[in-house]
Amino acid sequence: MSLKDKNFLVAGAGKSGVGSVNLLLEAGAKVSLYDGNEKLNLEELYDKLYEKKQIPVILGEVTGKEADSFDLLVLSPGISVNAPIAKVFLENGKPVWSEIELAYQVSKGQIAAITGTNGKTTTTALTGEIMKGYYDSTFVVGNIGTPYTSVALDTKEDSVIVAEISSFQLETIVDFCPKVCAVLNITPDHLDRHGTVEVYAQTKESIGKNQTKDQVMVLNYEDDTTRKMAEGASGKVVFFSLHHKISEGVFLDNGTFIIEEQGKTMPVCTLDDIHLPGDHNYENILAAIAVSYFMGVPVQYIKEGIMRFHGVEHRIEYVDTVNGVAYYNDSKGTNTDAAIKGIQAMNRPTYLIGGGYDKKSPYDDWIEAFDGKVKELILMGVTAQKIAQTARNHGFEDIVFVESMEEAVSYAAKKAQDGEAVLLSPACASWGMFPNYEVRGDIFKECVKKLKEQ
Ligand code: UMA
Repeated sequence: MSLKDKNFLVAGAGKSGVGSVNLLLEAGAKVSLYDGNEKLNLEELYDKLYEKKQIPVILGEVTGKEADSFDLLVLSPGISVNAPIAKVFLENGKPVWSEIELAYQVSKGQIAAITGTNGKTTTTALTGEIMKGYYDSTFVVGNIGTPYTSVALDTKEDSVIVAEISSFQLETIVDFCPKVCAVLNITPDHLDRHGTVEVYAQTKESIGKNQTKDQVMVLNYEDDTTRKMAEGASGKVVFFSLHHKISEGVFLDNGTFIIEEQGKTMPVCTLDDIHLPGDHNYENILAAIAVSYFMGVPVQYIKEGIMRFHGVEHRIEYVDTVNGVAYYNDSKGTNTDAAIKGIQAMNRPTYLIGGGYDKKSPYDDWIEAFDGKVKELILMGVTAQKIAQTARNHGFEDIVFVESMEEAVSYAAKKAQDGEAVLLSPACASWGMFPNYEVRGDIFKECVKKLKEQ
């Protein structure tokens, strides 16, 4: 589609908005920007724009009259389709595109798109690693951090785009159509935005709505919601499963990851070849195998990609083994759901470092997930007392309080024995003690490095 003769309004001045504006400027379209933040720093914004172009900016609100002068609205994922800005356009009968729709309209090559509640960043990163080993032109984009619009004009006919796609990004897709898509799992999330879990699941499911039978939808057989998506799928369905042998799909059997297709059994790799701990990661690997295989990657290249991949930084990231004790950084475990995955991934007695900023969450589910694996809970931050109280309510008494990450790691190192683990998985945001979870994870890793040097 030619964007040149259209007048666009891009909503949101974050990464996606900047990516969209720059794409449109480079494509020669007319573009203005809207942001709800009336205090937006325009100088900083213009610095990020293509040729530092000072495009018109509307802050605060957009009236129906203003909307009338535009042909189309491009929405950043953080802005809901029910937000006033989107409603103004929809009520005027004007198209509203998601940022990924805009990218899709101009992009060339084949798309592998991955969604789901949990594991999509790891699965996308692993799939990207596999693709890079086989295809010369591979782009890894989307919710993982690099907006699809920021690379769309660089793609070529032989490019492969691996995209992590959130439900927010799917709300306003129109033609977006991946060659292979995957829905990993569905558990309640973002209900403040989508209202009900049904709407949330339908939004995720729509990732495959434009597919044809020669395209593939990869679904998790173990998850009731994703398994049912097979019934309405317009593409060819391929299941992956952790616990069942699948006649057309990918599964784990006796420690071997296997692709089964048209009566052919193809072992890919074994548990000894991989570096990601935990059942949830085995599922991510199964999904990445399925997506890569149906994107045309030969089995040997899939195996090599998996063997090269050591996980996403700050997500149950293996740091090192010091005096027989394995250290894991799961600083990205900023809520109980994510932190539960951290505990579940441990296969040895574990010293758990937790606590941080107070998001007013209950911690009961997290403590219940300890499942006899946690030897001691090492707590810091403003939530320390609240977590300790919850732990005691559940009969867990092995708790110690520390003031800093350095103190936490040095305490754990003194107590942990050969064959045990130390896991930073705080179940809380980092704010208050650290600027963000990345810095918290980096400091943890620095402390582990110092232990080794002692
Ligand atoms: N804004 C409004 N009105 C609103 C909401 C926001 O004007 O109602 C404005 C803000 O003032 C701000 C801008 O919109 O200037 C921010 O836009 P955004 O929230 O869409 O953020 P981006 O920087 O564009 O980042 C987005 C994704 N953010 C969200 O979905 C909230 C990033 O995912 C993604 O990495 C990035 O695009 C590139 O594709 C983050 C995320 O939290 C990691 N995702 C959620 C998740 O993983 O659970 C879905």
